[in-house]
Amino acid sequence: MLKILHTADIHLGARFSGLGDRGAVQREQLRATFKKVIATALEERVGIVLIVGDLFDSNQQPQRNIDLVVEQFGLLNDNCIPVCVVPGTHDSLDSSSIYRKFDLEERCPNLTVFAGEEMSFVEYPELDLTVCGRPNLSNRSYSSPLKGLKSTTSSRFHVAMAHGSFYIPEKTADDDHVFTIEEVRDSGMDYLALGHWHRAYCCSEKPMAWYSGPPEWIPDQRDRGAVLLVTLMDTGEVTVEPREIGVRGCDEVEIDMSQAQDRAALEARICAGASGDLVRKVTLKGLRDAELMVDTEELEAELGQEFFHLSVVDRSHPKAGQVLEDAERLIRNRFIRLMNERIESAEGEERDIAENAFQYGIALLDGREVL
Ligand SMILES: [Mn+2]
Repeated sequence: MLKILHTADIHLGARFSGLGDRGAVQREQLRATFKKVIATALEERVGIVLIVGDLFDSNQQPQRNIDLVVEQFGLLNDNCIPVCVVPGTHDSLDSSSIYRKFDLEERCPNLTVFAGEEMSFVEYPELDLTVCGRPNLSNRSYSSPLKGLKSTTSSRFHVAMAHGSFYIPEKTADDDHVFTIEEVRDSGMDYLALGHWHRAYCCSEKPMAWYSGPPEWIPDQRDRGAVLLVTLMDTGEVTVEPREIGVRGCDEVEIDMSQAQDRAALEARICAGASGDLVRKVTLKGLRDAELMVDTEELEAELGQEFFHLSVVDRSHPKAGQVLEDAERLIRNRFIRLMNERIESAEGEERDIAENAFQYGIALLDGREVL
């Protein structure tokens, strides 16, 4: 039996520029969660750790991130646990690659970086294991990360590491390091450890092929960060257990504004289930009362402290209400009719402007303060 810890897309050094002052906090959290990845490997007494690309967010890193990796790999080394790294799309093996600037293998005797330009493999006789890998040489490529893969050794277990996109018709970009289900099926591997997609995802059960997703939340991810604990049985059976270790959670909430009677009700909906470790994206939809003004920046500023980070997008539209013919003598009603015609005939940005003008106009005619 062989136990593996499979992780990928750690993105050490990520800037999180969209998070404002929380960016630095989350950048620090990535370092803490990376330590938790290594601690999990030690606790679970795995035979080997596989890091399938994007260990680093870019090929420019502060020295402290290099030192952190060396320190943590050292902890694995103290426990005789080897570690394999394949350069990904963010830390690709180009001419200025971080793996060319620093000789990590020299500082970490238990480390293998797949830095040959073609598919290569390394054997671990004490684990009866062969690990195969091919680095990403650039951010985009038409060639498959599984190109040239075959099991040529007599090891009991064969595992491949691949950082790229599993082919899905109409969805996958041709130059996104694409590999196909046929390549997976014909690989002769017992397990394929995948990286690049930012979620835990099973692509194939025979042979077993999984994306681990990042261990800690990074933008564009929907689930809490996890690592995979993979067990290869001598019988050929393979089990994969996702283990959540990320601190930040995230969710997306859609609010139908026709259900939000007033500002207080809207705020309550936005804050339902709030937590200081939650990254929440709120989208406002539907038709809202013309009286209910929505300022997304103000909502973010007022309610943001309930969350790790809150973003609000407004895709709702003001509801005009019916205007009876004989009510036209009132300015307010004439204004509603004229603005409705304007909104109906406008598109895109012009429509947004007309809708805003409509809301401000109503507020002003009702004697409310708008600025
Ligand atoms: Mn990535």
